[in-house]
Amino acid sequence: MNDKPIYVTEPYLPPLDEFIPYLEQIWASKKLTNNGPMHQQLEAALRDYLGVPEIALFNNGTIALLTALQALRIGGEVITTPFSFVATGHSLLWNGITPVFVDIDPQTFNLDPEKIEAAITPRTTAIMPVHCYGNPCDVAAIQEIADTYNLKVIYDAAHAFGVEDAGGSILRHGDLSAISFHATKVFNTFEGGAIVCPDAKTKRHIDNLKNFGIVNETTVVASGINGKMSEINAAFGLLQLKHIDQAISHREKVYRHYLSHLGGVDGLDIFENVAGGKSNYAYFPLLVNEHYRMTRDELYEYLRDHGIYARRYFYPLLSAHSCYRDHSPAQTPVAEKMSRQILCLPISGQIELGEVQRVVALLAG
Ligand code: T4K
Repeated sequence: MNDKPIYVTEPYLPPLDEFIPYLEQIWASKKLTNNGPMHQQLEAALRDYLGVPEIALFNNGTIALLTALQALRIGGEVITTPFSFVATGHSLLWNGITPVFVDIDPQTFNLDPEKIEAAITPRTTAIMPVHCYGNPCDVAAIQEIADTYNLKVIYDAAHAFGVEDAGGSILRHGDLSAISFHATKVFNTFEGGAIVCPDAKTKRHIDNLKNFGIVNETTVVASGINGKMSEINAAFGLLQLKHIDQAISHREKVYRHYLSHLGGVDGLDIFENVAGGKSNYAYFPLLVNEHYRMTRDELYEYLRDHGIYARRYFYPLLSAHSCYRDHSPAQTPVAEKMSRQILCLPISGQIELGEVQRVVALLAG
């Protein structure tokens, strides 16, 4: 087997020579970090591109989540999904918050709003849903529950760059949304992330928190953290942004190729995109059910043997990891079943269609 390995994702890399002028500017300015010109330009450009009121850049999505919880002074218990990357739950534990895991909707992989109310206790302060794979949560139902019980809503929107519902960016919902710009994401700055917030006052507070709580040389207003994005990362983001529409439209082609070739395969449950506005085609999840000719794990190994590194995002569930066992005796049968059947196929902004076809041939064969 001499074929090139195919990973679940690959970062979108524009031609290297397009990055050189950005580096020259950084060298000339000697401003490497701390809200430099690239950082300011990227914030303005992303605000426009995403159509959101305010955005604060971060050095990664996890620190953005941690800071979002700090900014709203969240404590006690927070309702979240067990079907996510560990950073979702870890951001709660690192803030001394107890995660309460609630089951997911079998069509969207997202927190099921109908199950939220039963998990609310006097200690509940917030809901932290995840727009899993970039599928929008049922934001209206979640907001209604939050309003009824006076809870905050912080979206883990790590996967949701550029996703829109009928009214605009999905990131405008809830009190805050945290995004990831990690190398594996639709839009990447190598490492990076952001918090989307509703107004300039909240942004100022978040900007203070991500810079140690420093307001000026002699005033520190909060026990903040170092969450700043460097100039190199911001510069790469500016360059990425020039290519983002092309990258997303390539992802859509890959997505449609999988849909049309795998839709009829017995034992594979395929999901049409459910954004109802604009999708970002961040992942291609499928469920391997009992009618497929192999189990999910056999298929995962079979693909690896052929150089295809599909991933079981998200298996095991958050609640199954040892650091969560004490926290959540919750019943989440839908999430458990989906976690046992899930497989995410390779998709990215630059994957060749021939490579996608190699994956299809093995799955359908
Ligand atoms: N919330 C949610 C819901 C998230 O999914 C994430 C991150 C976060 C919060 C936290 O955001 P960040 O703090 O990360 O900004 C990856 C990513 O590291 C992680 O960002 C992402 N979610 C998660 C779903 O996937 P791993 O452990 O699977 O990554 P890794 O290194 O195995 O990479 C996957 C594949 O990507 C590799 O097989 C090859 C390819 N790859 C990866 C990297 C890093 C490349 O081709 N180039 C690269 O530079 O977690």
